[in-house]
Amino acid sequence: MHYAIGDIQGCQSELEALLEQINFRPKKDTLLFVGDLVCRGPRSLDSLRFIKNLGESAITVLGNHDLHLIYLASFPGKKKVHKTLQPILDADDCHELIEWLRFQSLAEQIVIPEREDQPERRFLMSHAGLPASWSVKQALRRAKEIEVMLRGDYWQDLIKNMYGDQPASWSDDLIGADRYRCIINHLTRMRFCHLDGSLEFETKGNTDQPPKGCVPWFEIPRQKNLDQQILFGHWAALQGKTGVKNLHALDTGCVWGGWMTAMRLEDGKLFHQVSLQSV
Ligand SMILES: [Mn+2]
Repeated sequence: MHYAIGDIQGCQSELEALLEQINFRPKKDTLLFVGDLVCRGPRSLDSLRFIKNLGESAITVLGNHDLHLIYLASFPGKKKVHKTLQPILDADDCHELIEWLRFQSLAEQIVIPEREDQPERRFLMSHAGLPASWSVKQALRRAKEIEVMLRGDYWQDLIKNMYGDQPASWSDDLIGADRYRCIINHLTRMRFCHLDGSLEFETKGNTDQPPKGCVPWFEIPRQKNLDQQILFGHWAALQGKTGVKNLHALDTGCVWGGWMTAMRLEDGKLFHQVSLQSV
């Protein structure tokens, strides 16, 4: 079975409880993590080690916090370190953990083969979702541009130049650092968008109170109907609800005292583990 799991953010005790609940079998099941494995939660180092050690039993796409951790490890002293990330930077295996992160993806296509009673199902997984003007193919291709850079000789240039909100609008003509930053922001930081599709970065709240002239990214009309389902995290305030069929918001704010969600892709069944922290 395949289980897509929302943002972990160092909530390792909840992850372990959730895996017990779903009776996770490492040789038979695959876990799909939608990013933000670390930060703010109490056991970020444990989560990172645990997920790395899952090897072939897990597929991870990177979130904004994971990319930020790569920056912190690469450019020590340049930015303030959240206290939950310091143990990772101090760990003996820090280098191996960061190298492993560097080889994870920004988007993944998951295909669940046809079974007797079910047709084939396709899923696109990314941390923030799928921009309305992008097809699944384009998202995978643009993610690949970042993955090639991140795994290559100039990955530190990519990481150093990824911060910033501009350009907020996607254009095929973008090149160089602007292009990479724009892809990373769309795949890892997107929440609300202006009606022209440009990203709004200030607001993290729920969809009842959108910033002026903005809507959630998944409410911008698409030119083409989606032929597959989208798995994403990043937006805890949605509490798992998008109101749009086939769009699955998996970050249910465990680190904020909410709960952790797993979705079994074969039948869409949801599993929950409430936060064990006293917030
Ligand atoms: Mn995030």
